[in-house]
Amino acid sequence: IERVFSGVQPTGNLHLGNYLGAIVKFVELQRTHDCIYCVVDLHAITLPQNPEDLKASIREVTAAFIASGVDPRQHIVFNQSQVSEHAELAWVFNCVARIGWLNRMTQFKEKAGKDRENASVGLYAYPCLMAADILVYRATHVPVGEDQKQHLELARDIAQKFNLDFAASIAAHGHGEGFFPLPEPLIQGPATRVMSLRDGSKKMSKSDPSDYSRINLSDDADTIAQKVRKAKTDPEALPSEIEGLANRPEAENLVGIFAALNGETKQNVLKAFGGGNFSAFKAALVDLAVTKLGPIGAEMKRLKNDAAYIDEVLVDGADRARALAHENIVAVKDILGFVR
Ligand code: AQP
Repeated sequence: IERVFSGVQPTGNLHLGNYLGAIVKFVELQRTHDCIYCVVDLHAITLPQNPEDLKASIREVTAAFIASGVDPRQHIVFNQSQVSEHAELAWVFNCVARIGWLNRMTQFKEKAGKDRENASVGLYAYPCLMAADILVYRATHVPVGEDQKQHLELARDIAQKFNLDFAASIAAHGHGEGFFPLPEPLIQGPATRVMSLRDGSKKMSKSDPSDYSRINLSDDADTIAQKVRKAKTDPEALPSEIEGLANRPEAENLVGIFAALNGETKQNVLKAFGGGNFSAFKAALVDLAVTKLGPIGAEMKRLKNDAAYIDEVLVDGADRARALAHENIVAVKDILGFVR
């Protein structure tokens, strides 16, 4: 069986990058795979969080999944902290991964900033927890944005090293070749790395201090329109061929966003808008973004007033996730030689 796992951090300001890079794929994959979608609250606390805000964010991400079309009955939606097997396997992986591997992680360097000595140990070990999130379900496919590629490669390295280090015990316990699959990243489509609307060299991010850098899933139509109109562009007309987007990061970003929202290729977008100026293209992009995101924002708002339903989804999802994770963690403990 092919099983999908992915997660989103409840750290506020869910944006178009999270949506196009990850959540849209979550919805598509439901048709062909068993899917597990997680609100990764244990990851969130690698940086300081206010407990009340965290609680609201966990419910907001859950609402965003559901409002976007994730079906929490057919598939599994839950928050990470409620299935302790994630943290248990993460410890095992802390002992499998090498310090040299983690030292190469660029996200740690970016998020820790200059004062690295003061970063939390959790921020450093984040990729081991992420590997555990995926592998505690022995998931095979992981839809993520481009920025998570390096962490996914690390997860594969950890799975492979575990399988090799414990090969004899894995075989003795009847698991054949290897216990963990090597999970494959699914990074596809025209918007795997959505950039800031203010600066085409920076990724769109929750933590950017400028709200004009991103379109939030909770933005209303007027706000979306304003942000798109103010988005940075260059003075040239849009090219008719994809090659013409080279070295024009802002133009390429907006074309990619349009293509992803409309489920088409960048080339197709350029066929329609190439040769024209940005104002006509931006007007069409506003219409498209409002049409696609408006209903999601409205449904998120409605679900915000129904915390009881959201919490019920999370409890039910955690129960089902735990049952799957538990079986695997028991097998891992046997493989490691822990006495029951
Ligand atoms: N700009 C982006 N373009 C495409 N995909 C993106 N993702 C995030 N930003 C973009 C994808 O969204 C999923 C969830 O991300 P996350 O919440 O786990 O954490 P993040 O990558 O740290 O998100 P941000 O917005 O970038 O937060 P900050 O500001 O804290 O750094 C992932 O699949 C991610 O790839």
